[in-house]
Amino acid sequence: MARRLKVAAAQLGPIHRADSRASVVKRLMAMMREAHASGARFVVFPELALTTFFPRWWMTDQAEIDRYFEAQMPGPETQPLFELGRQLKVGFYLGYAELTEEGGKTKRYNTSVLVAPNGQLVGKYRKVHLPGHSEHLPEAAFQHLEKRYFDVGNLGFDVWRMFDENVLIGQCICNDRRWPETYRVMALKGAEMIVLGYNTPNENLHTPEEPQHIRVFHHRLSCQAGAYQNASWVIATAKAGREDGFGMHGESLIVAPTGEIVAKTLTEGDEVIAYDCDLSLGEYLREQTFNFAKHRRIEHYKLITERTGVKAEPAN
Ligand code: CDV
Repeated sequence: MARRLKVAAAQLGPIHRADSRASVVKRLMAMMREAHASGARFVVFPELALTTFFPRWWMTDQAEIDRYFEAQMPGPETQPLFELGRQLKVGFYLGYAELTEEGGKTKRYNTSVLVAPNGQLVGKYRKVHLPGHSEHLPEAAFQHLEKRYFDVGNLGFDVWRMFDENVLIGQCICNDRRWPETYRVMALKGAEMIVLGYNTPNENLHTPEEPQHIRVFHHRLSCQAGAYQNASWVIATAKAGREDGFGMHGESLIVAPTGEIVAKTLTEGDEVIAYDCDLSLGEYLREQTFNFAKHRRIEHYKLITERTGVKAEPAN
């Protein structure tokens, strides 16, 4: 019998600074119900899905910063979402800001979790490729302070078995999707589906003249190349629209292992898209073009893990 999984990308429209967690969780639950009604068994929510994209704001009061973080997952405000997933037998991916203690130190991560259809948390990922800066840029139209507010993720890129079909699902977050290493590590662990949430500003903070259509193009290009080169489904879900006046693009995508976009959102608001994914679609690519065991030449890839930045080294 064909292995299939109907998935939904549940895009969130803007969340303003004044919006409460309770109001956001209500929106997530409404979208989970809609996804379930369409037959979806897995829902992918965005990065930092419970609050506004707070790294755009310069803050110095740690108590104010920590209001955007969750010390528990599920916590009192998110428990109803986990409960609904359990009732509907729907699994999900959820991004949030995680506050935790490790080795006697307080740590803060940009985190996502995979939750099984029985409501149990099965997998956790902490964002590795943190974009932006840590210093205040008073001249800029907005900030991108992920390097200030978060620690670099320490869990690596993993995959988890989910659903009766034992689908191997990998997770990452936003900027990770632009890095080929992200997908490749998960593909080497057998990922059949890679899911992620994102918050992508319409404007390039450092190069404001970059046209918005190029930013959307780069988003699509990254997800489509990641899917094709790793013969994996990619589900990418945005938080979109204007949060307190600051715009972020939508274009949530479901991408097939062929690299084709099979579904995408049309709005910048709360919007659910769904697709019934044939999990065998990538098999011919895994067996032929991207048969890793047969074709990869790791003796020529060493530099990838030995060197971070570019050092000009001409061979002539
Ligand atoms: N939240 C993000 O990681 N955003 C980045 C922006 C800064 C480029 C992204 O890759 O979309």
